[in-house]
Amino acid sequence: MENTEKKLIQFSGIKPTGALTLGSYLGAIKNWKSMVEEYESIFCVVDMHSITIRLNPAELRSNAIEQLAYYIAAGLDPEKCTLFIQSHVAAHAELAWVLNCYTMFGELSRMTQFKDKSAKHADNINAGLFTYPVLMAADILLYNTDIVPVGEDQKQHVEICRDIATRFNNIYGEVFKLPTPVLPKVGARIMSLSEPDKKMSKSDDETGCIILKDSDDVIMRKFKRAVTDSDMCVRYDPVEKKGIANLMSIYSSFSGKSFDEITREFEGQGYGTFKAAVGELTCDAIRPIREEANRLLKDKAYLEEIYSAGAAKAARMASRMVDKVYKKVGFVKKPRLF
Ligand code: ATP
Ligand code: LTN
Repeated sequence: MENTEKKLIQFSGIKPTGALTLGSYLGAIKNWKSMVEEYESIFCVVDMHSITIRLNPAELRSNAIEQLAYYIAAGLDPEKCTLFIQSHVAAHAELAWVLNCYTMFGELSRMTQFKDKSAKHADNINAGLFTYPVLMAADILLYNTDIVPVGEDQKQHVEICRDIATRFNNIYGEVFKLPTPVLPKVGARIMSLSEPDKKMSKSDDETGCIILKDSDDVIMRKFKRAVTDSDMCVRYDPVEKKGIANLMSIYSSFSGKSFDEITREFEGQGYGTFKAAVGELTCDAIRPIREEANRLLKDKAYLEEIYSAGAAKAARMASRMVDKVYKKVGFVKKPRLF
C-alpha cells in the first residue's frame, strides 16, 4: 500500500560567499543527500546572508549559480528537492523583519559567529552581521521545518531560532514548529589542513582549505602538505593529534570506516601513505561532482528553470506562513496587488 503519510521537512542553506568547501560538503550537503528520500527537502542558496561582508556583485551572482549547480551535481535531485535562491522569495525578508522585533539584543550579542566575524571584519560591523541569525530563523520557520542539517558551527543559530519561535508562540499560540539541528556523526567540524585547530572555511587560508572546484593535483598537494605531528601513528586523538584526527574524520566520512578500522589499516605505515590515501579517496568522491557541475554550468537555461520552479514552490509555501504571522501581529489583510 502506498504510504500517504506526510513526510517531515528538512531545510538548510549555504552562503554563496565563495566556492563550496570540503567542510560544507561533509558537514552539510552529504548529510542533506542522505535524508532526501525520508524527508521533504528544501535547500536554499542563501545569497541574502552573503552581503554582510563586501563582495563583488558579479562574483556573488556567479557564485550563487555555481552553488546551485554543485547542489544538483552532489546528488540533490531537483525532482525530489525544492532548490531555490533566497532573494527570490520575498517572504524571507518579510518574516525576518517581524522576528527582529521578537529577538533580544542580548541574545544576539552572545552569538559566537557574530563575535568571530566582527573581530575579523572590524571595519564593517554592520547591523546585518548582528541580525544574521534572525534572517536564518526566518528561513527555517517559514517552511514548518522539522530538522536543519548543518555543521557544528551552526548549531547555536538553530538554537536561537528555537528560542525566537518559542517566544513568539508563547504570545500568539502555536504558530511555529520548533526545528531540531542535525549534525553528521563524523565530519560536523572539519578542520583546516594547515591550521588544524581552526575550522576549514572558504574565507580563510587557501592551503588549508579544499574547495570542490580544486583539481585532483591541487587536492593531492594540499593533503601532502597537511600539518600533522611527529608521533607517526595513525590514532584518533582530537586533543593531542588534531591534524591526524582531522584526516581520519575525512577518511571515515568518505569510507564509512570506524577510527579503529582506520588505525588497523594504516598500522606500521608512515603518514605519507595515509595522507595520500585520504587525498585519493577525496579526489574519487569529488571528481564526479566537479565534472557534473561543470557540465551543468554550460546549460544556464536549465539552471534558470530549476531555480525559477524552486522559487515558485517555496514562495507558495512561505507566503502562507507570512499571512499567518501578519494576522497574528495585527497587520491589515493584504489586498491583491496584481
Ligand atoms: P564562511 O567562511 O564564509 O563563513 P563557511 O566556509 O564556514 O563560510 P558556510 O557557508 O558558513 O561555510 O557553511 C555552510 C554549511 O556547511 C553550514 O551548515 C556549516 O555548518 C557547514 N560547514 C562549513 N564549514 C564546515 C566545516 N569545516 N566542517 C563541517 N561543516 C562545515
Ligand atoms: N548561517 C548558515 C547558512 C544558513 C542556513 C540557513 C543554514 C542561512 N540560513 C537556514 C541552515 C538553515 C551558515 O553560515 N552556514
